[in-house]
This record gives sequence, structure tokens and C-alpha cells, in this order.
Amino acid sequence: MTDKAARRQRFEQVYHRIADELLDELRKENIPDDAIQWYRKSLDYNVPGGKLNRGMAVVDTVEILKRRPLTEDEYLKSAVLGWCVELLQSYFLVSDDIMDTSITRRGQPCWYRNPGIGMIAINDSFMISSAIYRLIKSYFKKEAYYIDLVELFQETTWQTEIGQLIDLITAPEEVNLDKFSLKKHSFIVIWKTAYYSFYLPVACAMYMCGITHTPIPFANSSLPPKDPYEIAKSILIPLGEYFQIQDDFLDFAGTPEQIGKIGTDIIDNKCSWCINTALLHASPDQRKILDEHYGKKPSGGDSELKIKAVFEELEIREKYAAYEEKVVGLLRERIADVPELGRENTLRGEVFESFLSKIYRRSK
Ligand code: GPP
Ligand code: MG
Ligand code: MG
Ligand code: MG
Repeated sequence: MTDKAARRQRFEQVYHRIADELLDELRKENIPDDAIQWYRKSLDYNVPGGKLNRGMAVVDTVEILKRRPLTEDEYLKSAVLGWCVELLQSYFLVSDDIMDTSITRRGQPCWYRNPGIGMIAINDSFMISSAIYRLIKSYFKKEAYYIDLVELFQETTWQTEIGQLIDLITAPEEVNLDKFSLKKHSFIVIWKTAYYSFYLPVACAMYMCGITHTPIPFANSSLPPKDPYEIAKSILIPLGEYFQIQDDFLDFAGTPEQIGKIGTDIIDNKCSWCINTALLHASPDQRKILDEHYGKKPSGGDSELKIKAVFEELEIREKYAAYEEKVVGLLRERIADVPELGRENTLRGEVFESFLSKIYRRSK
């Protein structure tokens, strides 16, 4: 087994433990058995089946911050927080699939599409979210950072909901490309993706390592000392934005073999980085094609091919490559400025390098 597969397996074992604990609590309350079985099915179907990058990032970050292998107890706690991040994501995806009337997720039918589930999936998504706070209470109640964790998850949920709202009202049934802009795109992806996918796992790890909000000095610049959580945010939010731009680009340019799904942003009228970049550079004739054919089904149809042809004419691939090199350069500069205090449980640049190296020039 590869090291990566072994790490995943160890992380997955903690899922079984917390799912059992959540169900045991229900049993103690004498909840009817069919409800307990329902919750079990909902958790097993929706929580463990993803790539687990976000959840495992909590464990990786705690290891980097501690600068040594974790004890059994530290591993368990960081993995529980990792699963809380995965639960949050699951809550978002179960409900997002209803809002987006999606068909499949993670290679299987969306939860609400299963026979007998339907709109009960809305309540299931709420119960997945509630599990986060039950777990944080049962594992962290005695810790000084307990309330910080609770507030972090609440704040991140709020941020993601704002992003979801703007995402939804920017892609109405009626196509109107005037509603799009790169600025709006940046706003949507920061709020909808970056906070929960990038800042949340790192902030969880920082709290677990006892890092406080006391300002720390920068490494190479004369800027005044800054709250380490704000330093983390100043790197992880642009990093998350870059990650989503990669996702948008691969939706257009990746092959299904590469990315494991068929891109639908063009036919779904999505406010993606590609269409916004195309709108910036399109001639009046090209703009006419974009207006007429963006957001038109079916997948692989004439309209989609025409949009893709305009993207190629406008050299979206080259523009993406240039964007990638530029943003990675800027991120590296910021990372170089993160102080290295040399003590256990202090922020360090490696936290961010580890994220960046995992996604730089990714093709899936
Ligand atoms: C998925 O985005 C949506 C989210 C991660 C946030 C949902 C937030 C809620 C408050 C429900 P998407 O719909 O663009 O992606 P996908 O194509 O994976 O459905
Ligand atoms: Mg969706
Ligand atoms: Mg959506
Ligand atoms: Mg996408």
C-alpha cells in the first residue's frame, strides 16, 4: 500500500468511529430504530465518499505545525476535526444538488434522487451539519479553544451561504452575460469555496495547536506584526480562488478521463473564469456567438462546440497558463514572508507550500 493510501485508510477508520458514536447517542435517547437506520444511511452515502483532501488537510497541517509525528490522541482529535470539515462539505453538497437539480455526485446519484428520499434530503443535510457541533462538543468541550472552533464553523457556514446566494442569483434561467464579470467571479469563488476549503482546515489545525490571535512579526518585510489567522487568510483565500479557477479551466479544457466528470459550466450558464476572460477580450462578432450560444444544452451540442471554438480563438489556454504562473509567483512571495519562529506550535510557511505544491499545474 502506498503511503497516501495508508493515510487515507487511517483517516477513514475515524469516520466509522464517529458515525457509531453519533448513532449511539440517538439510541440512548430511545429514538425509533428506523430513524437511526435512516441517519446511518444518510451519513454513509454522503460523508465518506469524496477525495477527502479538505479533511486530511487538517491532520497534515497539525503535523506541520507540531513539527513531529502525532500522538494517538492528537491524531484522533485532528482527524475528528477533519471529519467535521468533511461533514460541512457534505451538508453543502447534499443541499446544493437539490438547488442545482443535479443528477450525479461522486459517481453516484445525488442523495435526493434516490427512491424514497426526495425532499427529506433537506432535513438530512441539516442533520449532517448538526453532527459537526455534536462532535466538537463531545471531543473539545474541555479545551480552551472550544468556543473558537464552534464560531469558526458557524462563520464559515455563513460565508459559504453568502457565496451560494450570489452563485444562484448570478446564473438565472435566462442567459444574460452582462451579469458576469471577473470581479463577480472572484467574489463568488472566494465566498463559496475558498473559506471552507482552504481557510477552515488550516484554522482548525491552528486552534488545535493552541495558536492564539496574538500578532506576530513578518519575516522579510517591515509591515507591522499581524494576527497569524489573518496571515493564514491572506494566503489561503487567494490560494482557494486559484484552485477554483483551475477547476473552471479544467471544466473546459480537461478531458473526462482526466477530471473524472463531464464539464457542464458552458451549458449550465455558469459564471466561470473562462467565460469571464473570454468576455474581456471578445470582438463584437465573437461576443454575438457567446450571447447566442452560452448556457444552451445539450452537452456536446452545436452551441457548446461554438463556445469552445471562441474560447480557443481567444487563446483561453494561454491566458490561463499566464494567470497560473503570475498567481503562483505572488503566492510564493507571500509565503516567503511568513515568519519562521522555529518553535513547536507556531505558524510557518510550509503549511501553505504543502497546499500550493499539491495543486500547482494540476490536471485533475
Ligand atoms: C458547490 O458548488 C456548492 C458549494 C460548495 C456551496 C454550497 C453552499 C450551500 C450553503 C448549500 P457548485 O454547485 O458550483 O459545484 P458542483 O458542480 O460540484 O455542484
Ligand atoms: Mg452544484
Ligand atoms: Mg451550486
Ligand atoms: Mg466546476
